[in-house]
Amino acid sequence: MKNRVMIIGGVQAGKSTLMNTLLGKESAANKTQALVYDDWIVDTPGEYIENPMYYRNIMATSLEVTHVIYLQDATSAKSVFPPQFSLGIPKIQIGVITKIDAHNADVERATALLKNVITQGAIVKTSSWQKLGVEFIAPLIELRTNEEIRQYVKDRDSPYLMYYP
Ligand SMILES: Nc1nc2c(ncn2[C@@H]2O[C@H](COP(=O)(O)OP(=O)(O)OP(=O)(O)O)[C@@H](O)[C@H]2O)c(=O)[nH]1
Ligand SMILES: [Mg+2]
Repeated sequence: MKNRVMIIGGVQAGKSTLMNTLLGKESAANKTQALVYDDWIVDTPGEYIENPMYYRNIMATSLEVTHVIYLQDATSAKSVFPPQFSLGIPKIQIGVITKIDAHNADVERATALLKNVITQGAIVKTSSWQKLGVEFIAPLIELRTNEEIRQYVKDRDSPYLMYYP
């Protein structure tokens, strides 16, 4: 299977904007209504994780990817992921925090929320608007083991990148 990532996260959390940034598309993101497959990314509507009725869609789609991005909006005080949600998806986990540029962003809070969701993996702090941290995501999706990812994070020594635990 070609390396491919599914992005999951809350409504308006910045998933599609991140996908456009990663694929070098400048157009503004519209509301996502269904699964969107583009190159090495699968974008999902925020409703898929906010409404348990859609969990089966997430599970089914996860079979088509090697990696899952668990995305947390830095401006949101809540997590949309049920505790331990990632345990049911045996794929490489990457935590991504979006909107770190926002005046009301709380990156520490977002990091703590993601640590309750993923069991291990890279956590990337990003702003699609200011192009911060986003450059690390594509290389991480190329890596197939947590050990390689841990080493990648260590070698970069970037404030936008950490490895959990
Ligand atoms: N400040 C700031 N706002 C952002 C950033 N990225 C996205 N946004 C804004 O967040 C809002 C939602 O962005 P989307 O990318 O459409 O969010 P989504 O997660 O795809 O939303 P759904 O498709 O509804 O699930 C838009 O108004 C974006 O402009 C960012 O890096 N910084
Ligand atoms: Mg979207």
